[in-house]
Amino acid sequence: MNRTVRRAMLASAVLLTLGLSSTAFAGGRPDAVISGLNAGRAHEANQLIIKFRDGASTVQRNAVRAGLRAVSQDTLRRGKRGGDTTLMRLPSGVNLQALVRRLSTNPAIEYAEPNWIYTHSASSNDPYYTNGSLWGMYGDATSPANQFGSQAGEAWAAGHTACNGVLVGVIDEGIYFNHPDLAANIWTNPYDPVDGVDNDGNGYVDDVRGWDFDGNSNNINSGGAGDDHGTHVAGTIGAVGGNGVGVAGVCWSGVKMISGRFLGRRGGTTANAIKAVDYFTDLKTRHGLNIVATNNSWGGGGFSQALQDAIGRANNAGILFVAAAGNSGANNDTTASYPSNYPNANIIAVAALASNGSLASYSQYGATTVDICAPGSAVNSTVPVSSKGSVVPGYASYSGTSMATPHVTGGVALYASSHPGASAADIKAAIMGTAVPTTSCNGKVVSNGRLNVSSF
Ligand SMILES: [Ca+2]
Ligand SMILES: [Ca+2]
Ligand SMILES: [Ca+2]
Repeated sequence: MNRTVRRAMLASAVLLTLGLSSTAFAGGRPDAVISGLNAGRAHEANQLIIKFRDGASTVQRNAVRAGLRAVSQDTLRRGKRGGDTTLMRLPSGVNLQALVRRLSTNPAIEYAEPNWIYTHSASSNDPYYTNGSLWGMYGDATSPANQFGSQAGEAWAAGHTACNGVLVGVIDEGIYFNHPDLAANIWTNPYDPVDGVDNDGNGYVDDVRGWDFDGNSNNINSGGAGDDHGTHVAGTIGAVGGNGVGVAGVCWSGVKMISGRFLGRRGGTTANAIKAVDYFTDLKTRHGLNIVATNNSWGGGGFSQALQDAIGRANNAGILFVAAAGNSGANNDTTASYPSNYPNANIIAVAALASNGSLASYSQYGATTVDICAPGSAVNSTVPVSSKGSVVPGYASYSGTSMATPHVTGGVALYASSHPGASAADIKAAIMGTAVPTTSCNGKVVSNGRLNVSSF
């Protein structure tokens, strides 16, 4: 036994006596590394990080390099007496698994491991996103081809996927609340369990997930497969993301959506719209719920002082009223569209973009009456579908300012979750202030731009 090898063995013995925890860690390493390689975890194909043992001689280290045919190296950290942590660049085509196994028995080496490639954990694995069908969630950094999306993907990549502690109202048709891509993000009313009694005294018996103002019942999905519009809207705000299924909403989790169903088969009335708006205002004030916005992908009819007053009450309670600009292609500055045209400060009126960045041909606009553009055409989201006589979960692509609006509402929820205490005015200012200047929106909306939630 020559001196070099003996010294290496001594170094090894010292290491093993440092403590059980250190031994357990070192002992667990090679197998874990190799199983990671087997599992195909992303790593640089021709690189290894090698930590030489303290006391490893120059001869030993050079021998390792020569044996690996390493062509270059970086020193990541200088160690004691040659115990450097080194990045080895290897010839292409090497079998890293075999190398790691072999090097783990080399007395000069404390450990050898792959140069793993890390990605943000928050990269949606939802098929409609990964196959490029969810253009409204992308942005210039996540997909240059889909730069006109809401840039939710950028917010997710920065680690913000959950809208914890935030509630939003969906004033629309009902919500197919059992949809597996929605169920986790549907509110359950803790103050009024289903027992035939209006436990919380708000005038609605067992409003466990919201209320159907059209049918005057607690069943928020009474319309079967045809009751799909609100479900589609809900999926854009808060379809469960990262579950490997279907679509992802702007908020993957944390957000709780409450249904204010007032649109039925024949549409909805002003009277029921007022009840729905006031329902959320009351819920917020009655229970102290953090309801930050209602989504209003609907419109029509003439001016209503009563509805405007209800929106004013929502404003007083700090609830934003995000509203679709309408689908007739008209200029709302010259022909008022309600409810988006009401002058209330808490309204955010939304125009629709197509994926190529053009203002959708149907989208209403208004330099002073519509606030912002957002993805609206060919938006994939959750729907109920009819199959063999029953309603089953599905997905569908719809277009409209109805689809643009929930991108903004999702952005409101995302911002509110990372800025607790932000007022409705603060949130609206953030939505408007971060809009990306966009040619097709210039002079067409107040912000002259499109939704950008990347920094939320
Ligand atoms: Ca109740
Ligand atoms: Ca009850
Ligand atoms: Ca999903």
